[in-house]
Amino acid sequence: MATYIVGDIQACLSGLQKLLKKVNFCPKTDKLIAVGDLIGRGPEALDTLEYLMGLGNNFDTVLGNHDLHFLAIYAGVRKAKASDKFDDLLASPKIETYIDWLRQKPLALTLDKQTLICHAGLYPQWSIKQGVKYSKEISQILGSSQWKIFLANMYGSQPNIWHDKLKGAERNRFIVNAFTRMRFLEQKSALNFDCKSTPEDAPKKLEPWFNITNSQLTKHQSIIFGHWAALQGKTRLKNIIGLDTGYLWGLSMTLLDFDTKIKYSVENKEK
Ligand SMILES: [Mn+2]
Repeated sequence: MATYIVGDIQACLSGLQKLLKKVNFCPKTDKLIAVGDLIGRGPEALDTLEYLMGLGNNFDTVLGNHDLHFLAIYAGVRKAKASDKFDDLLASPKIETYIDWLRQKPLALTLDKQTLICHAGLYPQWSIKQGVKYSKEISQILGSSQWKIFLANMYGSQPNIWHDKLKGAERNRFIVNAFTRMRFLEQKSALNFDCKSTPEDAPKKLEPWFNITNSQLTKHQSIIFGHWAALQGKTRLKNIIGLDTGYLWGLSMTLLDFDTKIKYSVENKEK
């Protein structure tokens, strides 16, 4: 019984299947967890969700920015772009099943109390416990009758600094942005969404979120994330594990065996 955590799938089911074959994934006994962006921009959105849902309780995921974007399009608060490649999903007679399934997924989940899985990362001022609490706040509203209003208010990059007194739409927007869009921070606390490059190529004023000391994170705690393809998983920190290696962009898809901590990858070009 193995537990695997996979990087951004982005509707590339064929890539995921090559990777699962490589580790002899058994859908009946092994568990697969995704770091979000299950769909978005890739070619096989419908088949990807169908496959992942079919794994039942042996699959779990956190939500990524593209997954939330898909919900927002369905909710009618955002227009679909051709590059999203959600057409087959939106036209499916099972669309409501997919939507309800995604609405029940969190922004962050813990594997044991020491490991947090989230799409973009953990805001440096938050402990894992706080992160889980904030994720639950969002799950509560995403699962409620207010979910479309929440999605309509989700877009935007302000406020960019956390304060526990933030309320309502501003608080929700910050929590969503930190968990699903964060890469760099300015002056150690302000989210900055302008740059998607590697840390080396970024302007000097910007620091990757994981390089800012999180005084609440112990050395026994780990964060597993995706979202940042340019990083290619290179955080240089043992307990900060990046899994997005840009399969969608012609590079590779990566999966972590949680027990052995060994990473496996398949190239997009591999048959
Ligand atoms: Mn993403």
